[in-house]
Amino acid sequence: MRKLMCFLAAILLLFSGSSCSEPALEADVAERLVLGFAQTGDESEYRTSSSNDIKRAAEAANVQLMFENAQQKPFNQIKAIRSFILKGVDVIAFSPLVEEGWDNVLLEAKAAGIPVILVDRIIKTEEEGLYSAFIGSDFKREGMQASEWMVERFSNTQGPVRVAEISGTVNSSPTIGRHEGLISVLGQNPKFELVCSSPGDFMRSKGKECMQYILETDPDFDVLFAHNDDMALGAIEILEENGVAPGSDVTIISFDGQKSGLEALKDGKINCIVECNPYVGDQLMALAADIEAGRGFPVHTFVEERVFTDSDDVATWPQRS
Ligand code: GYE
Repeated sequence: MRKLMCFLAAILLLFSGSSCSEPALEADVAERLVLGFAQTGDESEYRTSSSNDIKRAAEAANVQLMFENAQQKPFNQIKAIRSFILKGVDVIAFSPLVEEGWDNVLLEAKAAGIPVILVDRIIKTEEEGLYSAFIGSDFKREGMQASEWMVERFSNTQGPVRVAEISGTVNSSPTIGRHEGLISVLGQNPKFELVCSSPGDFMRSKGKECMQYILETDPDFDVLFAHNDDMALGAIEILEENGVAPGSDVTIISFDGQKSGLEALKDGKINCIVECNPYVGDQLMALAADIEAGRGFPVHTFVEERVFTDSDDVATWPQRS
């Protein structure tokens, strides 16, 4: 894009009769990296923080950001990526809604010579070289951290300990990874039993629907393992409507650690949250600049994350907006 913009700027300057003393336009246009970003949607507080941070970081880095919101539809992300290719952006980045189905559009980006960065979530493919770099979380590790906390919390309990799961978007890397982490720890601790699993698409409204279903089908569970705060908070609404005290009658585990989740943890309604860090905007802009400039860069970057629990000193927690 910068190549195209340089050429156009030169033409403009040539025909505008501007003296060489006014290089601002050419320099400004020529220097700005153009990044196309296709976001998943607006499904959760995490996603809102992710979008806000990317927009903030682009402005701070003087990157021209083309931002598309796919409204939780993979086809919309594919359309957005194709539009970025047609516009000739310098770098494409996106958070793939699901792990598979990206080969064709990413082969088109590769053929156009446009590097791709995966943010937050990762893809599964047999093809080589479909993306240049990934920056996000290790979701299986997150699932294991949550489950290891649960094993410790129930160390003095005979068992069986019955676990109900509300999972995220089906076939997305966080859902697959967090579930794998749970299963790998449960496999080593036979007193724990996964009694049901219901998909909530990372949305609060669907977390409510899932909990309604769980209360109708498997009501005597001991632990809720929710794949994000928003679904846990939806489930908590339904539990309270049914006279079940979240965080005491049943133990609640969640992921993300955004404002509402941490407030529920502080109120004793959630017992453990494994942080999932959406604040990668500055790293993304630096990565895009390094890739575009042909400098060295890390292919996989896993972000720093911690575990928040109901025995923490709240003063050690980050301020969430
Ligand atoms: O946990 C959830 C968001 O992809 C890790 O997506 C992210 C997940 C996150 O909707 O809140």
